[in-house]
Amino acid sequence: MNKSKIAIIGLAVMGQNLARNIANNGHKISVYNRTTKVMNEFIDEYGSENLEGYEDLCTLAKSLEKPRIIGLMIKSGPAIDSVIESITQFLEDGDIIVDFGNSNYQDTIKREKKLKEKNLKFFGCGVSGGEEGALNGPSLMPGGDKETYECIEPILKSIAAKDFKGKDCVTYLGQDGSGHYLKMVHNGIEYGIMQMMAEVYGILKNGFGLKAGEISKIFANYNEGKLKSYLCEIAVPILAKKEGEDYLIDKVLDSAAQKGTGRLTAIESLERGVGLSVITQSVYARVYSSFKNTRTELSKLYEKGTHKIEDDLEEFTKILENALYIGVIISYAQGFRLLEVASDEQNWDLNFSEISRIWQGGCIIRAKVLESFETLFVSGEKNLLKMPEVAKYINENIDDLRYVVGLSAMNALPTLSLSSALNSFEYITQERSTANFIQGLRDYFGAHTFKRTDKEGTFHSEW
Ligand code: NBP
Repeated sequence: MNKSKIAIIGLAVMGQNLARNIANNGHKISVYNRTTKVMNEFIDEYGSENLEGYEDLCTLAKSLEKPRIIGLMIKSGPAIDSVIESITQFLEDGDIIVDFGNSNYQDTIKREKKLKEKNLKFFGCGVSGGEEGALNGPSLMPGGDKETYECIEPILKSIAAKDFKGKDCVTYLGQDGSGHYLKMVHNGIEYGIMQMMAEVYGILKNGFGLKAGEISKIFANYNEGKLKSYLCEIAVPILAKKEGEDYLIDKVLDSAAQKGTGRLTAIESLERGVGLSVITQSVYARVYSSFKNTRTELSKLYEKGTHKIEDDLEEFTKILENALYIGVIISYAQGFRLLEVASDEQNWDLNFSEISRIWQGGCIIRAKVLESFETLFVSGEKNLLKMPEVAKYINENIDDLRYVVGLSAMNALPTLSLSSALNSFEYITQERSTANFIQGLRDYFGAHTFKRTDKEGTFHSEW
């Protein structure tokens, strides 16, 4: 009997679809799931010569070519350690465990070190694209030992999505936790963009009184231009979906869930001292959204009346498009800045042009703008805001973001992420900030000292 090239452990939606993708691309694969019934039902429907199920980890391990490649597609956290613990007894020197889930990169670093002591290889590979991407081609973000990558590269390349030029959306990123780190930042950027889109939806719905179907058409238009992206594309059917006379979106509870990668990205930004205001505010927005009862109570205490914006809608949607586009650029710029600092501190040597390329297909933040980033990052400059092409666009259009944020504020429409994009931009592009005043206050109450602009040294004043 031919042995399998790879195994997948974990057959929830992502594991099932990734396994089918691998089998569909001609690789023989073995699968296992903790709850056997799930595995049996999956094999009943999709089993084939290339896709076989196993009820225990020992026979699963025996079904594999050596070095064995075991992919994990299970809930991140302790479940990963528990599976590693159970499977290692059936593995031999040089065998490889690939974690395809959304694990914390620090856990990946620890697991790699721990398994190295047992002569086993542990590798992290972020997968983006949701269930559809897992089946038809995800964006893959692999990080870890280079030799291990080379063992799994043929499988990864064959199942990955394609970029705008038809190349595979996978590349070797760097050592240890770099793949899972990139996936985390990817998800953080996703949070920020989704929040800004929700703010745009809110302005059009509550400021202009548009129906969901009308807003769907505006997003369809945006998706024809510079904002072309998967998220704008799916906004169209989501907003257009009707249940009888009503739009489904109007009946969806306004309380957003989160699984933690946005929160982790925000925590990382604070720990590494990188301004990530768009993403962080988008996490706060989800937090505020979850306190539905409190919001309902407060909305009665702070009755704001109805605010209707009287601007010309056609003209305004163009302004809004530019504002959202700048917000998207700033969100990416902040995400890449976090990657730059992490890459330096962790010695990952991340290639930003390649990252912009592998995000062009399969993943949730795939967007036309990544084609420009791929080219721009070739220069070696890692800060998007320092690039003349980006500066030219922002200089010509930043008034549109200022207008949208100002108008929203005057009409009691919250723009947590769009205003954060604007305010962080205003702050970091001013030559002289107001932090001198903070220094004065600190020195007054705590003798924390300050530096001067006119002479060297450290000073304290009796203010
Ligand atoms: P879940 O994250 O919901 O995990 C469910 C799977 O984990 C099931 O196969 C379950 O087995 C298994 N599992 C659990 Br829970 N505890 C286990 C344990 N102690 N031992 C063995 N197996 C255990 O599934 P998912 O949504 O398919 O996501 C899989 C991974 O991919 C996660 O890390 C997720 O963050 C990541 N991811 C998800 C998406 C997405 O769109 N869903 C996208 C990208 C990445 P059981 O059947 O026996 O309970």
